[in-house]
Amino acid sequence: MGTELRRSTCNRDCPDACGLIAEVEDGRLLSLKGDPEHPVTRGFLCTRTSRFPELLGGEDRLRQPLMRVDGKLQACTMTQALDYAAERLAAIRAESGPAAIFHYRSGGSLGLLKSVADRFFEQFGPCTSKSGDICSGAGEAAQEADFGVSDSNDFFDLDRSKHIVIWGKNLFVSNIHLIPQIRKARAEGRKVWLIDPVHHKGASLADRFLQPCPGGDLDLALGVMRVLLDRDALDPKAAEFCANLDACIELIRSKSVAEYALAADLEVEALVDLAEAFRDGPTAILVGWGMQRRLAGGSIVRALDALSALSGNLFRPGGGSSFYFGRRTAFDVSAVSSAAAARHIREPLFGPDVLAAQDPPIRAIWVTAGNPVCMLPDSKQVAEALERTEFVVVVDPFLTDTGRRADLVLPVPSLLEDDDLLGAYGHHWIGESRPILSPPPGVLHEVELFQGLASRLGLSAAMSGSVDEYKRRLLGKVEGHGLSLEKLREGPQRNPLATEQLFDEARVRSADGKVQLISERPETPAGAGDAGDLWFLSLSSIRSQASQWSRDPGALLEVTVHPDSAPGMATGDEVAVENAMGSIPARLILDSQQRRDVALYPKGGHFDRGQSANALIQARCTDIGLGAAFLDCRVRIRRL
Ligand SMILES: Nc1nc2c(c(=O)[nH]1)N[C@H]1C(S)=C(S)[C@@H](COP(=O)(O)OP(=O)(O)OC[C@H]3O[C@@H](n4cnc5c(=O)[nH]c(N)nc54)[C@H](O)[C@@H]3O)O[C@H]1N2
Ligand SMILES: Nc1nc2c(c(=O)[nH]1)N[C@H]1C(S)=C(S)[C@@H](COP(=O)(O)OP(=O)(O)OC[C@H]3O[C@@H](n4cnc5c(=O)[nH]c(N)nc54)[C@H](O)[C@@H]3O)O[C@H]1N2
Ligand code: SF4
Ligand SMILES: [Mo]
Repeated sequence: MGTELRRSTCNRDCPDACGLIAEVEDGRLLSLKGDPEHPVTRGFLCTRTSRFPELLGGEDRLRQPLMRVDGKLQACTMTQALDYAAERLAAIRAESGPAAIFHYRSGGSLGLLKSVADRFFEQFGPCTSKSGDICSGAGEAAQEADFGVSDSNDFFDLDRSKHIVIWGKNLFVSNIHLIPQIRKARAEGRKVWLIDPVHHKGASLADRFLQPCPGGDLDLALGVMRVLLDRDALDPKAAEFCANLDACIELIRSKSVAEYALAADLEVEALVDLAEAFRDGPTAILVGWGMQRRLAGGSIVRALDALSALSGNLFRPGGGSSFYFGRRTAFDVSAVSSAAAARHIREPLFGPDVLAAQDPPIRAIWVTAGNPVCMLPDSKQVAEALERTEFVVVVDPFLTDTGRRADLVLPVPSLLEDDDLLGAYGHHWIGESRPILSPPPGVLHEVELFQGLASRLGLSAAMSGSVDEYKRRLLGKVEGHGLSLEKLREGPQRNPLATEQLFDEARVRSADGKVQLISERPETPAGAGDAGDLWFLSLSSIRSQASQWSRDPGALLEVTVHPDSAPGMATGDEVAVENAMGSIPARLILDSQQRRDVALYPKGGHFDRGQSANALIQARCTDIGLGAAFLDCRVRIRRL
């Protein structure tokens, strides 16, 4: 056999959904590159996917199912594993009802077919499932409240922006395919702003970098609107396309510009200059995902939406307030999954909700594409909830902190062995993933895995269909627009249902077509995790995709603070990062470009190695959307 080129799409939880091109010879991978013809991928990939092939040979890669026997996880066959799973699920359903079974699915892969798991647990029950979304729950709820939809203008609409405001995003880490667009804007003399309490490489992309206090964005946005209001520079037609304008103006008037600047810890001048940028539009706001993971996260995004609308930028080409691209909008997801559930466990409150569940209590937890022990707040309580549950199944290509607490671990194909359809939350292209490599012998595609389970439980008819048939069902919605599976196999296609401009002139998708403006401040309670002088910001790292590290991160993860915040300590010192929730060891990095009130740490550590940020983070929800308030956490640093 000669060398063969294979095309796929990256399935990671990443806005970019890159087109992949691999060179394969005799089943061996020779090279992995970004698709040069994909308009957003432009031929390059991030480090974590470029290095992914190394992980396939690692010791955590699962090649066969593991079953707990005499307290230890031991290898078994897929037939044994599925027999056991079917027997235990059937017994628990018969004794306690389907609500005693909790199916938790997260975003380890964004492949649309991963939702066959939801379909199975709906057909088998309906069982208990999760509500809310720890990733983007608050921001999506905010945009749905304001606009009736959470979606964006075309990716290349930024070519028409005079100012681009990157509001809380680290493009070099988590959205690298936006960088060429930003560089182009600057090369053409258009202005780029970065608003982020953290100093990072993204500042090098910006003409102006504002470094407000963490969570200061609500005051910053209201303050900018106050400047516009005082200068009589709000859009004169705002009353026509906005609901509750008077109440919003009353909110804007509740503080002076100087008070807003103080609350955001910025100079008045910064607010005035930013207001000028909104006046001198078209100005696009690129709303970061990170900053809505706060108690007031939904209100913060709502204030940004109001700023876009009231400054007259929401409906202009080159304007808009972009938080999310509707990655599922091209697909008929109802054809493969279902939302029915017996009851819900709130995702940010996984630990407490599972432990408190009654009538019936949770007796089984099935985890698909998630590592909740590392990635959900209050890791210890999540671990305890799993340990106390009678029957835990984890479906994952790798053995994780969550898998190590399971009674059964089922391997599935990894990123390079995947076969699925993908949309993106950072642009409007869709793609197909196809196996570049074969999965280990005996490892089943998730569709086949659930069909194996279904056939043992009398549900074969409800789960029937080949992987390609499932894909065709998903594409049913766009078929009439000339998009077929065959067409997708030629390369990535733009979602034909996505318009260039999200909104027609001066009308959003709310019930009355008007922008629903924010009109009050949220109440933000303080909690036990708040005792400490530094804001603990657990953020995406270039070296990992959430809990999936590109290579072993070593014994200690790094915590970065301003030198004044760690008096008497030096870079390289071993320190404890601690609060009322607990203490984790870390290697200290001093960086004088950071604010004095922050401590930066990677978001996805290893819990069993004492490296999980979430061991220090309380389980609390955002104001709307049942997001997790990961970033509202305080810590102290102490030398060990
Ligand atoms: N390398 C890598 N890439 C990833 C991921 C990863 O783990 N690693 N994760 C993926 C996932 S799951 C997601 S959801 C996406 C998004 O991943 P996120 O990590 O959510 O990415 P950002 O939205 O860039 O959020 C982080 C940025 O928000 C800033 N920020 C924090 N608090 C505030 C604040 O109060 N105000 C403002 N203005 N800014 C603030 C941080 O300093 C940082 O620059 O990326 C994906 N891409
Ligand atoms: N402290 C703190 N915590 C955070 C965040 C933060 O900013 N700070 N960010 C949050 C965000 S934005 C997110 S999205 C979550 C992410 O949380 P998770 O989605 O739980 O994290 P991941 O590590 O991306 O993926 C989970 C698992 O999915 C597996 N997986 C990969 N591909 C497949 C597949 O095809 N099938 C199956 N079954 N499994 C697969 C991976 O191997 C991995 O073990 O974390 C959240 N947690
Ligand atoms: S993780 Fe994101 S940037 Fe990296 S290859 Fe996948 S889609 Fe592209
Ligand atoms: Mo996320």
